[in-house]
Amino acid sequence: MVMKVRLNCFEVVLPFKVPFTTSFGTQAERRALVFRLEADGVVAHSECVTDAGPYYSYEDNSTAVHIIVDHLARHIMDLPQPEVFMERVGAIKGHNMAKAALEMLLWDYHSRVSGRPLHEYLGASKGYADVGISIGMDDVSKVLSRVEDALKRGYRRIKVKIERGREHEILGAIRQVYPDITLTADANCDYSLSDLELLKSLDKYNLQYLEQPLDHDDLIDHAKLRKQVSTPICLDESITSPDKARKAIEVGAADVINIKPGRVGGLLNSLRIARLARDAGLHVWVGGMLETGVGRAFNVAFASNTLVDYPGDTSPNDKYFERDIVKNPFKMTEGRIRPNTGPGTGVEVDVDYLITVTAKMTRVI
Ligand code: OSB
Ligand code: MG
Repeated sequence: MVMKVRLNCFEVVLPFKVPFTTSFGTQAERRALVFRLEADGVVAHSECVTDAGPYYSYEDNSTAVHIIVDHLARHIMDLPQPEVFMERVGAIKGHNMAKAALEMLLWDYHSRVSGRPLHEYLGASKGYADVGISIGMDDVSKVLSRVEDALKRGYRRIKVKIERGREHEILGAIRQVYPDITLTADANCDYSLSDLELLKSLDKYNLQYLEQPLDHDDLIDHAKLRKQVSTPICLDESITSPDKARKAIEVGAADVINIKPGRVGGLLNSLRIARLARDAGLHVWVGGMLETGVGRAFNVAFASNTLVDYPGDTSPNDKYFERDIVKNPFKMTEGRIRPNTGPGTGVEVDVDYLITVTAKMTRVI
């Protein structure tokens, strides 16, 4: 019997409650690629973590659509298991965000078919994810009030974005008011080794870690920096695959890894990276890419895994959006989010609203 498979890609635009500023720019909205698979009555969804432009990584929405439509989609026609799909597309170089979108779609599909929630289907789950917040750059007074608000809401760690020249202003102001909170800073690649003295001067803030201070694909300079500072180094952009994680561990480039399933080719690679890292004594947490409720559910499921030991960037949906494209947004209690209990990601997509916010729809299969 031939299965009828349909795959559509919705490019949706959701405005943020608060524009999000990092060292590489300001985003006022999330422009997301949301995938909807229909196969013999089973409906699965996923999201590609790319954005409109190639500023976080070289991939963007256009390259992802191109790679998915022209090279990846033909490999999911028979709905293979995620590991089979990843083997089939192994000869395609890079484009791990595009691959992840279909890999995670297959995880949602297969866990829905099995009737089990994704976080259990993935293996040892704690049943909850510890949650931290990622606060963008803004006037220091606004950053401080967002920190205060986040602490009141019960977030388990505060991460703030920094950039070259604003690090002491932002971190100094926070530490003056909150000398003891769990605090981290994310530079999104804004420094180089010629800023060594400046980076050393951040040690006094007693950060839990400094995230991705140097270039997006660098490992060697991070390893050099790590020997010169007492602040633990966390890699985000640099870790695009299990092989990159292995090399980072081998050269001593990191103490901590921020795993984003959407950046590393999906959940199988995320589990592999988490195992490599934890076996080598590194800490692991789950980052985010300002996802809609569809992508968020995969991050929450993975963040519930016992391999993940630090709070992640998986805030509840209402941190980002007035209204999300899901009917069952996550709620945070005592700094924790519980993954959905329904089959797969458990996400119930609000199809009417999804269509309302769709800028473009592409039939993939
Ligand atoms: O570096 O972790 C990052 C958002 C967009 C691109 C890169 C990053 C981020 C965040 C926000 O820090 C994470 C989130 O809340 O989803
Ligand atoms: Mg980061």
